[in-house]
Amino acid sequence: MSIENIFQAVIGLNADQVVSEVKTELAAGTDVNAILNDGLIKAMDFVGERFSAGETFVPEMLMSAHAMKTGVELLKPHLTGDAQKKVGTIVIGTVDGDLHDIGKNLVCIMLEGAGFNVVDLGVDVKKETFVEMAKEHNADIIGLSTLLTTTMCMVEDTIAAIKEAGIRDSVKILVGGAPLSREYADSIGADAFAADAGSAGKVARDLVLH
Ligand code: B1M
Repeated sequence: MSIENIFQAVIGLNADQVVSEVKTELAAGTDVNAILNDGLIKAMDFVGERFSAGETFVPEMLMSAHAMKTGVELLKPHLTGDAQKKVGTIVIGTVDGDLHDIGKNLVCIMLEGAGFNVVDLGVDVKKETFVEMAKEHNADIIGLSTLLTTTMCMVEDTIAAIKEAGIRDSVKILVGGAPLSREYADSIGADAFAADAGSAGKVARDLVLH
């Protein structure tokens, strides 16, 4: 039942307890994949669901993410083969003209928690840079964030650039940010929309696994 303790320590925002529980499990020879998937990642999924439901807030989510990352650091030397295999690579950024990154950074944390290799391009990212970096990192997903109604058009422009570059069939496109909606995402040809960081991990995993 100690994997349950790890789960509880992450949702309880207690990094010190995560450290001691993970060390105990490693010493007991518990499967590293089980500690990672059923303890740490499952806890971040739970935190994400609570955040989406408005039952927990940004500071708590950051503290849980810190607790989770502390546990992952301890596991890293023990992660081999399948355990180290990432779900996929996502190249993500805030579109050209937009400097908002607080929400995008939270999304990155949740994507890492969901098992992705995250390549964060930052803010004010030109469409050509998204294309270039997606090619360079062999991205499974391109993530586009925007907070301004005036830069929503850049999401559409970036999708057009991805098509023009001939890589549209090899990447999925995930979009998000306060002014966007599922309907808008559909209308501009994105593959998925995530309303918040809490749901972004699951939406991204569904994109690559289904
Ligand atoms: Co700006 N700003 N801002 N701002 N700012 C807003 C967005 C605004 C709504 C404020 C307002 O007028 N009420 C307004 C936009 C209005 C509009 O377009 N309709 C606005 C404006 C106008 C501006 C400026 C133009 C102001 C000016 O200079 N006149 C200017 C623009 C600069 C630019 O970008 N070129 C500007 C500047 C700034 C600051 C630099 C001061 C600062 C940004 C600091 C930073 O990000 N490093 C700032 C801030 C902080 C805000 C508010 C107050 C907060 C945004 C935020 O961080 N929210 C915002 C008003 C508000 O929202 N109350 C506002 C918290 C964050 C956790 O939520 O970002 O929505 P959010 O992210 C969520 C989801 O949207 C989603 O998940 C996140 C986490 O749950 N999500 C994704 C986001 N990206 C995703 C990507 C995904 C999936 C989900 O997949 C890829």
